[in-house]
Amino acid sequence: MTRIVRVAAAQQGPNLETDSREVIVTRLLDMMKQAKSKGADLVVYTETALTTFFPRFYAEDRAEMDLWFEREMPNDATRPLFDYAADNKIGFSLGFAELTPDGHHFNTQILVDKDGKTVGKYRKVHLPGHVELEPERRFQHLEKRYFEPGNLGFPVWRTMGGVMGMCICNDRRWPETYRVMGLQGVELVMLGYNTPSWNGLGGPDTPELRHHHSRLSMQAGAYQNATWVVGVAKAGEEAPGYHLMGGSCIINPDGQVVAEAQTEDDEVIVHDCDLDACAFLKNSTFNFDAHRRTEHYGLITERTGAVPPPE
Ligand code: ING
Repeated sequence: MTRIVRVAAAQQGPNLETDSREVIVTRLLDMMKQAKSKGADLVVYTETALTTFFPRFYAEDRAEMDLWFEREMPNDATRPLFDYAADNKIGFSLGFAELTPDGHHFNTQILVDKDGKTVGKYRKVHLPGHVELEPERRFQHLEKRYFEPGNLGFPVWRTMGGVMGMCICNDRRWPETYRVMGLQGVELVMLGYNTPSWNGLGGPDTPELRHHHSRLSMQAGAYQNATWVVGVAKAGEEAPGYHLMGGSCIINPDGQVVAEAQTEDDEVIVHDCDLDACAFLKNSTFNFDAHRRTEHYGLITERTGAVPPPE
């Protein structure tokens, strides 16, 4: 019997600073209903799906940003989503800003199974951007100011008939992210991203180049670890001149894009992901036990042998 998971990538249009959690959850619920009507087993939502991407704001007092964080999950605003999912036997992954009871701040993604049980949590490890206000920027990217690096590693979970993993946004650019999950046998990596279309410092990036880098990273991660990758954007203008790229997509273990969003709005794309399609590459080209030579990899945790800068 093939292990097919019908996955819905629920790309989200912009969340405005003035949008309430309830208004946003209503959109998420509508997309879950669309996914249900298409027979989806699993809905993947994006990074910070419940709020605008607030790290573009600077606050001297970091506590001013706590209003964007969730203190518990599910909570009153999100319970309708959990209830509908459990009633309709749909699993989902949801990204949000997490404030723990002991006061820690994380950029978090959870995995909820078809019975509505939270079976997995991931906290974003690779936080891009900066800590202090950088006035020269057209917009700030203060994830390092408002979030702590994730402290859960890159776990995988056996659910939905396969081995599932999660990461968040900038994580997708780092090969280590996929490989750590790949070494655990991951078959489907779910990730959300909120990626500004322009570099805040006016760097050479163009929207086209940003799209290329995003796709390249996810396609490589999929192929080199023989896994499905589902990348889900929050897209569009969350504020005047602050545009997030779209490009949500579903990528097969050969690194091929098999479904992609056409808009920069709320958009559900669906694909039947056959988890058994991972097996061929996992047992041949990327048979890690047969081909990897870890004894030659040296201290990969340090920049060993880095060439010193010119005098
Ligand atoms: N956003 C961006 C991302 O990694 C970024 C930040 C964009 C870093 C482009 C480097 C280049 O997609 C988040 N939220 O991580």
